[in-house]
Amino acid sequence: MKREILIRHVAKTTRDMWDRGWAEANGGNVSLRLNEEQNAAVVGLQGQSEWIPLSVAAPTLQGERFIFTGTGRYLRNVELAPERNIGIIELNLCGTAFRILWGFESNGRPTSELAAHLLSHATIKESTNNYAHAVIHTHTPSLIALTYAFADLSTSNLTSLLWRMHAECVVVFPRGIEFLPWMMAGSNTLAHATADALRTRTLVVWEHHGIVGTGRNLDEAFGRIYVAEKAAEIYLACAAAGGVKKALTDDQLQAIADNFKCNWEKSLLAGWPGGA
Ligand code: 2HA
Ligand code: ZN
Repeated sequence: MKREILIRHVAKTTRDMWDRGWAEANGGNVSLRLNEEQNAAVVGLQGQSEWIPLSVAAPTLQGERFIFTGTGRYLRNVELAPERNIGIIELNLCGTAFRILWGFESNGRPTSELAAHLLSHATIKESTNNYAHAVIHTHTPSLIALTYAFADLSTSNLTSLLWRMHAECVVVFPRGIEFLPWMMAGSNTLAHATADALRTRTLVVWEHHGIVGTGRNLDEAFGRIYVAEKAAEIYLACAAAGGVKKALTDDQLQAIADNFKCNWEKSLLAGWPGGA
């Protein structure tokens, strides 16, 4: 694969994130672990930096290459100047340091959420048997709003609300959506908690901050986030119109799960935030 195609794909994703209002200022970040075909786009590239130590070790990602958005960079600008706003990195053979192979011009570095991305990649590489290659973190306003609107949000009542508010949800994230209480952005604590959650989920909500979505490629990760965000939008539209008077029932969700042969985690159905 040509490098330009890979870059265009990342630029399309970041542009879509900006267009949807998910990536204000330098908010949001994207990474893709290069597959065999995409690795062809980096053949012959020499290290453009020294080895830079990672704050977390990711031994199972030894020697892997990734395309990343840059720290402090604006996702809306990736399409204008990809060589400045994104870059390709390579991990060393211990998974303890990285070096830049391309991009991040003018002293750029990968995202401030590098630890969360790398630990998430390590988890999903293993838990999906090397299927999942993409991680997106973004600031989806309606999902964030839910973390302010309810004081008792949990993995089960958030999953239950989203499944019941949009019929796509149980098909797109049948294993549920994880809710993590507030932790400092960019911290190793948040990185470890996110990666742990991804052993069973494909989506993780960060209280008062945003979401992490994973998938085979950027389209799948983006699509999963979009479906969850849309369910939150539908909920908020109903709340603004006087409240939810009717939602998908247990039986309807079961019928959808059966129809689409989803291996869903039905135990998450209990509850509704706010206790109603
Ligand atoms: O890139 O979104 O969480 C800025 C952020 C940090
Ligand atoms: Zn963020």
